Amino acid sequence: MTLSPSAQKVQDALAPFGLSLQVVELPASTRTAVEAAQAVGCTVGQIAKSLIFRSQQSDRPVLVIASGANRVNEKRIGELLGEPIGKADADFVRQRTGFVIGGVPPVGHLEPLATFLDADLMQFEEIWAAAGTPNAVFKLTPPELVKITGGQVIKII
Ligand code: 5CA
Repeated sequence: MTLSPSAQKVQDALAPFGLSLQVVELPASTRTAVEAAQAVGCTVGQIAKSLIFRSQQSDRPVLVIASGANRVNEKRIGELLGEPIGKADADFVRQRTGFVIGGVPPVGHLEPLATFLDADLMQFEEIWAAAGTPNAVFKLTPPELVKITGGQVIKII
């Protein structure tokens, strides 16, 4: 199956891990966690949403991968990071990660990102993450998410 360039970029970034993770592009929108859950037929909690924040001092993108229904406690992340974080706007996300909001994946960004993973994701057998476009996702296990991101598992809420 031919993937769009952004989805292929994610598929290529996954390849070195040798985990046989397969990016799929769906006819339905997977732009939000709710839409993604509907499109693949899982619970919203099983959607690993990749949220980009902006570190306030070093002006770097920070990746927080949260369980679909959770809201990130920015103060907690700031404390762990060692500097406050704030919201990132759409331009910052696109320019610094190479992906648009609604399709930001856990891997394949323009630069390595400080990454935090929601401990709530670890309870699931399988989870789904965005894969570069608002129609592309891939299925993985929580240990695979830890492996491909090298992220720190924390309580994010
Ligand atoms: N593909 C889906 C499921 S994996 C997805 O990417 N969902 S998401 O929740 O990770 O991405 C949407 C997120 O982008 C929202 O939760 C919100 O935090 C953020 N967002 C949406 N619109 C904006 C905006 N205008 N500016 C900054 N962030 C935004």
